[in-house]
Amino acid sequence: MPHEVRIYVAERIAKKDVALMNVDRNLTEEVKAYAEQLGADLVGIASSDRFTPPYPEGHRPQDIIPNAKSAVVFIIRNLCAGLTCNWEKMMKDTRMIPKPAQKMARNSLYQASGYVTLIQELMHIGHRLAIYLTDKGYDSFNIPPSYDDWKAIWHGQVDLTCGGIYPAGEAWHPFPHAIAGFLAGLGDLGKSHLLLTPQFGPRHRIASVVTVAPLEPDPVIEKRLCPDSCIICIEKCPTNALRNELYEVSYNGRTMKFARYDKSRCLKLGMENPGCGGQCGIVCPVKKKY
Ligand code: B12
Ligand code: SF4
Ligand code: SF4
Repeated sequence: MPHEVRIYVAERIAKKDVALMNVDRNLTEEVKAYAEQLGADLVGIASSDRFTPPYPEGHRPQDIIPNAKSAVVFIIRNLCAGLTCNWEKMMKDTRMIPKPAQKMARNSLYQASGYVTLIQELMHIGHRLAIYLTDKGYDSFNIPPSYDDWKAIWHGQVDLTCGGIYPAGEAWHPFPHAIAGFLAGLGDLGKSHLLLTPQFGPRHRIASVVTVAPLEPDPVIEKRLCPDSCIICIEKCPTNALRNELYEVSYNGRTMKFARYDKSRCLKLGMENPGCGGQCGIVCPVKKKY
């Protein structure tokens, strides 16, 4: 081996050793156990140095807290029964819920089993975890699971495309949890743009805490969960927001395929109450029953 290459390899090994020596394994175990005790179904750790291109600057943990070393990413599952409930039939079969109130009734059931309850619990877990880590001497910040005022977006008071300046759907949340979940070893990204976990497929919601604590990162999962042969989510998308035109994103030697996705269409036609209930997640064959 040439001399320069030997020095380079030795430096790489040394850096890796130092990085390993600098992680706090006990604290990592404690944080994960605490998150589970608070109600998280899955917890993973991504180190800040994984948020590299094509992941954009401005959205990395270290853009949120300078010197952030880790993101703790956690998940709560959707209830299978809530996702598969036949709301349309239920509304048709009853004469006791007046027609004008049916959308509202259906929506409140969906919110309970698949949305607001999970969001509130994720916010609570994130806040407690951030306090826990801060009390141990590590600045930490809980990133909410979503925007908190979708109604303003639905009703056009906030235009995510900025009047077309951002092509439909290119706007990013400050911290995209699905990608963070992939970087924290919790799952694979599907053509649907959703995070697929081995335990719950895409049927879950995600939030994260960024922290300066040097936690031990989990390995990114090697196994591809979204097979090339499957396009069920695209075929079943009722608004045609997901298109059978694929584009690729390469990260760290791994190539992932995504459906071209008209997010404005999904927002306007798929999500406005009562919406499609997230069909792309419901129909995905990855771990359908749990
Ligand atoms: C804005 C938003 C929307 C918008 C746009 C959707 C979107 N995918 O961007 C609208 C309103 C349309 C929407 C719809 C829905 N949403 Co939404 N939404 C968000 C929000 C707030 C931000 C997402 C964002 O920043 N997108 C921009 C970028 C990240 O996405 P993108 O350009 O499509 O990039 C994808 C690929 O190109 C690739 N990629 C691009 N660059 C890079 C770089 C690297 C390094 C890698 C590895 C990959 C990669 O990864 C991305 C895949 O996720 C997140 C919450 C959050 N903070 O993360 C929830 C979130 C994505 N939504 C969620 C859900 C469940 C839904 C719905 C099912 C509706 C519902 N019932 O709630 C649908 C599903 C639509 C779909 N198939 O994605 C969940 C997804 C959970 C999961 N299992 O993955 C999230 C994470 C909310 C949560 N906290 O759990 N949503
Ligand atoms: S949420 Fe509904 S409309 Fe939006 S992409 Fe998924 S299936 Fe299509
Ligand atoms: S439905 Fe099929 S193509 Fe879509 S995300 Fe799931 S496994 Fe991938």
